[in-house]
Amino acid sequence: MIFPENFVWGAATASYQIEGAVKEDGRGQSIWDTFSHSPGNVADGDTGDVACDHYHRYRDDVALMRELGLAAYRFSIAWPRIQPDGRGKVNPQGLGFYSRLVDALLAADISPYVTLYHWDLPQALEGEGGWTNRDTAYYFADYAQAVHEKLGDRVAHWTTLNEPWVAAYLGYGNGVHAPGRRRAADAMRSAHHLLLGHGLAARRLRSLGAENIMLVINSAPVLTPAQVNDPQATPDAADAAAVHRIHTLLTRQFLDPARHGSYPAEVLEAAARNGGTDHILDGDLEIINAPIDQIGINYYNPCVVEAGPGSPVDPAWPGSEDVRFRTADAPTTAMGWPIVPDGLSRLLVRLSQDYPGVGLMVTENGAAFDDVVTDGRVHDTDRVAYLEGHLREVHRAIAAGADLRGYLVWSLLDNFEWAEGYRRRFGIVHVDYETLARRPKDSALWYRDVIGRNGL
Ligand code: PNW
Repeated sequence: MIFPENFVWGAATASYQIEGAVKEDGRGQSIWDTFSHSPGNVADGDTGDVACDHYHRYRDDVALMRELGLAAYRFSIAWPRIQPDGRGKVNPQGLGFYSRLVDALLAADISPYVTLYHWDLPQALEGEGGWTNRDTAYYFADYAQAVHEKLGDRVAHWTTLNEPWVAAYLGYGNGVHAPGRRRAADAMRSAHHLLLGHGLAARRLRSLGAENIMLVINSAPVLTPAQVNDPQATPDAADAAAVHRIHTLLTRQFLDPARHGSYPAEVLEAAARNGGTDHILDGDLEIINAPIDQIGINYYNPCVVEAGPGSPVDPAWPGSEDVRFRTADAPTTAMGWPIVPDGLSRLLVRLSQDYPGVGLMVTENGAAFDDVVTDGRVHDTDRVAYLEGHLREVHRAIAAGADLRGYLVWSLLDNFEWAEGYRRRFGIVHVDYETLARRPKDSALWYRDVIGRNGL
């Protein structure tokens, strides 16, 4: 099973999850510092204070990537390292770190894929309302410019946002993520302002000469319980409506504005019933519909729903009143997430049809398992099986005509898994949190071979 020539193989991480060094070189505070230091928010009271200490160990980590043969490394930039107050004065030391990282990657023949926002909003901006405040979108574009001015001569691949659905609905809706606010109206407002920030930043980057601009979303095929194991199963009208509703809230809410310049009616109705639509101004959708080159898809598991009287509506899902969320009949990872590899091909084929004219990239895919170190090795056969199963589906989607440019494993390293802390390990490289030693798991060695032969 061979992949197209130039198919991009890589791995991904995010700043707060790996860097540590939270007080170094003038870094300002982010909402994740505040959130993780407030008891009860993160499992075991974990914080990103040290994380994988990547800030000090990036050279070794790049050497490791080179050994694995990665062609691309997707990482994010911590906005509060660049602008400690979220706006105004730029901190040259913060830019300096990423500049050295980029140089190290290029010297190792690895293409840097820079994500500008992977959830670590400067706390100073949260103090002014965070993403519920429209101004944040404009500050985001200024920040994007500051980063581009320093790195634009060497970085060819730019991502504005990682997973705006998660940032808005887990951050401001159900409060599972920073800043831990819990109001559906705030989440819907935030989603719009994140999209506005995406459009403003994409346009700014383009005006500065950037050529490969990407928006990354968390997406999933939405299936009825029967469809999980039988793609041919046909839901009745009520179940089909539930499926369509959740697909709209999860995926169309972001890609319709970004690619078609309009919100689905269901999203506007949900906003109208949750705080109103006054925050959506004339001209916003035109800004959001900025030309982009790729859509990044983070896929872990399908979303399983059916029609039903919505039990208390999850504030992460305003608009889902007539939908019941179900668990899939499938084995699960240590996150409790069902393993449904062909969900990935179903999703990619559909998105390539619904949103033509841009390349697709799997910007995250991977799994947490309860890894054990035995004699200095991690025999993570479950992770190898997960990755192999999903890569087969990527190949299948390409064969079915999807314009898929690459695949990035989540994650290079075990790291700070947000509200789950360090107990959930997604890495293909094991991190010993006592010594901070890195140890490639069997999955890393397997992935190296996959990359080497450009296929399975
Ligand atoms: C993504 N959900 O997060 C992120 O981009 C990564 O930073 C993260 O480590 C990875 O997936 C694994 O969790 C998500 O609840 C977090 O739907 C939560 C959800 C989806 C994605």
